[in-house]
Amino acid sequence: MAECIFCDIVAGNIPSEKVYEDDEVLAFNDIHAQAPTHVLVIPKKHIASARELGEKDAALLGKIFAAINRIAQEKGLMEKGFRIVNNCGKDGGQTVHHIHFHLLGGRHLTWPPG
Ligand code: DGP
Repeated sequence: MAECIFCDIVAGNIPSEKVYEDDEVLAFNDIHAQAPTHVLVIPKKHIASARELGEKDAALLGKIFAAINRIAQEKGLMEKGFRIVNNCGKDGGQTVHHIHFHLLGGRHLTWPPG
């Protein structure tokens, strides 16, 4: 596999501000935060984008969304709400090709995105 910065973060080769970790999922603060809470939640195994997801990934996606809710709870976002974003491919604005879910919260987020 070609170089992947998120695989390097999983391996500990690039430092990150971890907010959650289990055997399959890692969450860390986005380096370019767009909101008071801006966490990236990723599978530890390399999956390039949402285009590669299927029924085989149901359990992993369940763990990812359980982690998102746990972090949202810890950050105090449950009452006012938050946003989960997945950018997929070039037109979707994906810049890091290791699937990740942005968890954004702590301010009112407008819609639609740019
Ligand atoms: P996307 O555009 O959806 O592919 O978002 C990629 C995000 O990853 C972007 O918000 C910035 C973040 N990011 C890129 N490189 C690093 C890094 O080395 N560390 C951290 N913590 N975040 C990064």
